[in-house]
Amino acid sequence: MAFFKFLGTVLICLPVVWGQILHYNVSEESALGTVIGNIASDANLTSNDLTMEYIFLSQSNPLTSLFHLEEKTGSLSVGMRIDRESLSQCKFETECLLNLDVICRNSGSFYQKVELKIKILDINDNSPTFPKDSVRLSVSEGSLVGTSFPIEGAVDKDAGHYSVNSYRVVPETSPFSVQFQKNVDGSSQVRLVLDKTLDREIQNSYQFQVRKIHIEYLSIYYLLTSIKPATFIS
Ligand SMILES: [Ca+2]
Ligand SMILES: [Ca+2]
Ligand SMILES: [Ca+2]
Repeated sequence: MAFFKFLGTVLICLPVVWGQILHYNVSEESALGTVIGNIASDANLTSNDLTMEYIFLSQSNPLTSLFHLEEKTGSLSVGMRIDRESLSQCKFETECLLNLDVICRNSGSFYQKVELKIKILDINDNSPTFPKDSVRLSVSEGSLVGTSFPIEGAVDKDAGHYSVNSYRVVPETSPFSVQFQKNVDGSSQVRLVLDKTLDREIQNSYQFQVRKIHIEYLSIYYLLTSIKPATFIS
């Protein structure tokens, strides 16, 4: 019981060592040289052996270039710009986890592999954009309430709450509301939904905005709608 109590403390405060697997977190776009951890101390491999060294197992793995591993000390830091959105491992993923193996060895017989699981934390460094500034849509006045019309949504490469999460129509007196469904590639399906019957003789066009709601940005998408006469079948 005491052991699990101790482990719980470690899980909260320090990189976790479990079967020589180390878990680290680092934010994308962190400055070069930002220290992520120390393999030697985090894996309890510190020693006075001056021949001890720490190297990436697969030097040809392109992910190793993102990090700098100090061969003699085991210090792990940011080696080059890490852009979460351009990492193929992280595209379409809400969690961006990179796996790397480190070999710890000395001139004698000591040889141990340590697995690194490095979570790249997202930051809000992309603004959502609509593919067009405005769209013209023609709708028959005979359209039934509940009829929906697809429009192109905004794209934001960030994940989760740093991306676009909702839309709304302004002004709210417009006969349309908006439905929103998110796709895994960061795009979205947005549909205008007719909430009220249209009467061309009372009002033959509407101009309103669809606004995308974003954690920091509020952008505007203009939409012009003209009402076509209803088609009657004789
Ligand atoms: Ca980025
Ligand atoms: Ca980002
Ligand atoms: Ca964003």
